Amino acid sequence: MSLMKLYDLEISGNCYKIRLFLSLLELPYECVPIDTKARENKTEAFLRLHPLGQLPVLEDGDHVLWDSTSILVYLARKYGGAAWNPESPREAADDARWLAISQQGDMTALARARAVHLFGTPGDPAGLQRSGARFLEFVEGHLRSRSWLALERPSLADVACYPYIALAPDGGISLAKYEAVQAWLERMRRLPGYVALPEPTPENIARSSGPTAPGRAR
Ligand SMILES: N[C@@H](CCC(=O)N[C@@H](CS)C(=O)NCC(=O)O)C(=O)O
Repeated sequence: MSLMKLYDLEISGNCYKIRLFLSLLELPYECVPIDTKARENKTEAFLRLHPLGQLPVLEDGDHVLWDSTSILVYLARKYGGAAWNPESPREAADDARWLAISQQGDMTALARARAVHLFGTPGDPAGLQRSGARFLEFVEGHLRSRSWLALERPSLADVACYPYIALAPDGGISLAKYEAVQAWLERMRRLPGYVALPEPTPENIARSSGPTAPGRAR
């Protein structure tokens, strides 16, 4: 059987989600680094893999998947076993709620504040930091009475939300006052197979164009 292939952008939180989950599941894979500054994600060959020209993309045999949430669900279903693939309607729904939250509203303000800081992406840093802090307040309240975001155990919800919360300081948003969030981040870091977050090194920043502006997918 051929190795799975991850088309990857090291600095990206969405790509990191997949690297983290592949490692938690102990799945070997080949990493194909893509330089978005050089627009390697907008070539005809790449657009055949992902019509919007974004990362991450995962190839499993002849099956091509894109969008980090979609890839997480696929990996959990195919390789994750019962722990990562809740059978009960209630657990599946609770997990899905956080997958949706990980891609919307104030949560994405954390990622956008980071993009403004790291890549100079246009945006209102103060407004994004306010939205990001509002989201962290909400997560802090949620985690005061529980260990994991959705279930009694780590689930896709935690994997999907972890990166941009943990990386909030890259966007100038301190995590210092969110004690329950910090305890949860520590629990994530102690999971067997955990891999380190992307570092904002000059090399990693130089290989990233930052997010595409709305309406300019190509
Ligand atoms: N919702 C998508 C977002 C994908 C996305 O925005 N990827 C960024 C990296 S985090 C990217 O490819 N940016 C380069 C571009 O859009 O040209 C996912 O979760 O996969």
